[in-house]
Amino acid sequence: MSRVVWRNGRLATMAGDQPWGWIADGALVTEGERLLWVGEAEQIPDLDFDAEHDLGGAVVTPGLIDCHTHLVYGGQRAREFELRLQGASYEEIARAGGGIRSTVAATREAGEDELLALAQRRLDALLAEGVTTIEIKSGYGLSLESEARSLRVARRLRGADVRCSYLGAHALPPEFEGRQDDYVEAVCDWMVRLQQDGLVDAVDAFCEGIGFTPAQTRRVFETARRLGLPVKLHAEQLSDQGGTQLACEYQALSCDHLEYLSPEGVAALVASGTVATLLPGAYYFLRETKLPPVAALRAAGVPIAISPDHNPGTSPTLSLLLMLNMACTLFRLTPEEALRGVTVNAARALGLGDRGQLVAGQRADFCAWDIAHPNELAYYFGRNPLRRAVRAGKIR
Ligand code: DI6
Ligand code: FE
Repeated sequence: MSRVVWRNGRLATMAGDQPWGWIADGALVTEGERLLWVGEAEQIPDLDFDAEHDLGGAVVTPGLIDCHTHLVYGGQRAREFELRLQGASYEEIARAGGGIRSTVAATREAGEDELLALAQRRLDALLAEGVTTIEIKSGYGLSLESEARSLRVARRLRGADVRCSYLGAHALPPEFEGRQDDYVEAVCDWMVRLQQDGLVDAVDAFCEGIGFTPAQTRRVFETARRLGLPVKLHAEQLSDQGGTQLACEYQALSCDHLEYLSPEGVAALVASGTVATLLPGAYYFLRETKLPPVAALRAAGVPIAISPDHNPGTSPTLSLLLMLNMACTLFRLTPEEALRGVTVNAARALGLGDRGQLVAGQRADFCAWDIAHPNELAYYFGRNPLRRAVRAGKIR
């Protein structure tokens, strides 16, 4: 296994007690896919190295983790954006058969290779900003065949580690009109098949007035539990359904959105150790005015993750760095909290304990940035200072 030393970095390890886990004059040693050692430059272990790199004083962070995306779909919804600007609400458009359903139609029409090309282009944009691990949801197929195709596409993408979430319970497909409970049964049956095919790492649902009820969500989660699959939930995005409390009964990895989260919901997150994933892009793009209860989450010690929630309806952005900025400007996170949200806490939102911090034993996923301090990552918006990304010990 090749052992490599990376000298002359300013490390934001996101570990330990120092703000940012800061090491002003640091170095890393990688061995194969792992970090063998991380620390002060003057304490580099006396070992033989197969190669040596100079980081040139760059700020080094863990590789960025996008823990919530809907990356695989056909078409786009710019026309819907125009309609919303003219006054139509997201819910009205959805109830009239637009919204998610229109993307479902476009996704079903697209061939697997076409979906792959579209998704790879989107992923490439995220990679360019330092993403090394990404979660990708299905949910625009809504039939066994089409959900399987989307998840296969997610598995075929190149450039990052991909975790697949099955989001069959995203919307009601037209062929199940008026038969929502039957559709939920189908979603559960398909889950078994998709898991057998190795396509599912976690199960998600959209618990909402225009989505699925808490009782239906519970049905989906019961099946996931029986199959040993972890769950996560789109919860309290447009209204308070108590989805968070329900998800926490199932030790959800994360609850996502949370604008309408109640104090009971915050308490449930604490009790189950579930991550709160905030999605400022969707908040911004829907021109939402109800803020997620960040101060309460912070006071309760709930780990907060941040993601662009890339999807064609409510958040067509492909910039994780822009979300760092928006998490600060819109949600009042600190720049350090925002970076935690796309590193250590995002890893936790995916149930991945082997990444998200620069510490020995973790995967050698890291980014070198042309900046002097990590707070600049949240400060610039619309500018990408990535110098290079290293994934599993290899320069990408
Ligand atoms: N909440 C969202 O913001 C996305 N899905 C969800 O459950 C939006 C999906 C879309 O509008 O296409
Ligand atoms: Fe989402």
